[in-house]
Amino acid sequence: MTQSTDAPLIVSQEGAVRFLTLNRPAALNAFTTGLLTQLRQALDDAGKDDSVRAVLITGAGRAFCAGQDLSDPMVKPEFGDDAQPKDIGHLLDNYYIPMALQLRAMPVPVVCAVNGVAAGAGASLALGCDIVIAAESASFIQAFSKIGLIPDCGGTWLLSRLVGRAKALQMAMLGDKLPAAEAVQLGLIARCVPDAELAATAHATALKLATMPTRALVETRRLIDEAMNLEFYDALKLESRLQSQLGFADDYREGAQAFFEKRAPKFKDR
Ligand code: T3D
Repeated sequence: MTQSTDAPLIVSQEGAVRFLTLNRPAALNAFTTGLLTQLRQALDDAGKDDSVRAVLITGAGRAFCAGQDLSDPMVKPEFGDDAQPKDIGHLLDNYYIPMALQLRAMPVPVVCAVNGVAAGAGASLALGCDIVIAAESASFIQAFSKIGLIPDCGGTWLLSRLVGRAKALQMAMLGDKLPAAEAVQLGLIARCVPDAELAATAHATALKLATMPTRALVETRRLIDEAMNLEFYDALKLESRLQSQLGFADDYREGAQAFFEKRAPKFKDR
């Protein structure tokens, strides 16, 4: 997979791990419609490619992603007497919402390596991934309130579920920088590691996931997400239905057989 190094998104692969690197470092990897389009295409490609068993998203340079590129003509407010208001909802409906839905429904696990600041929709992108690992120097900023907007791209849904109402409101209203270590303490992200260890730790995590039973991992994500909105009995029944399907799959046979044969399983289902 060869690509121009000035592309807004760099796509590469090592083994069964597809790397997606946001690559607009001069603008802290802020989202343009071009980057959003490429990211959606890359997620789609990864989902359809049987050689991919895990995706790893990160950013180039000192930031992960500063959210929407505020200089994009689609959103940059006009100034002066004849200024025409911009419909930001159009951008959300056509770019951000499809991306957030796609991420949540990826047929393989998605790891996020947050290498620096994740602000606005950049934070939402990170928090929408399955396992989020950040460098110690990284931080999370709900930047929206500072420019008169609300958390979007799933921000309100994610924040309230991850850290609860009190902390979600504190982060969203004040828009202060939350260092990665505190993000772990709050339960916002899974792990924080020294900067020099981020790439290797995230890669090892994605590699490990890539050896695991993909369908079981993806259904686990679905159950964890849906359980929040289900009565206990309904969650039990959904578990039972999905477990029944997985019980018929080759990966379960392989996992059990490997257990009895005291060897590492070779999972193949996707
Ligand atoms: O219309 C809509 O907005 C709809 C969609 C909304 C979703 C959203 O994501 S809204 C939130 C948008 N994001 C922000 O408001 C964050 C803006 N950026 C910042 O607050 C700061 O840059 C950071 C806290 C993220 C980092 O600060 P710092 O001091 O480390 O870096 P910096 O000097 O501010 O930025 C470095 C460069 O990146 C700078 O360019 P320059 O001066 O070197 O040419 C800066 O303009 C550029 N940059 C940073 N963020 C953005 C950006 N350029 C365009 N859009 C950005 N979001």
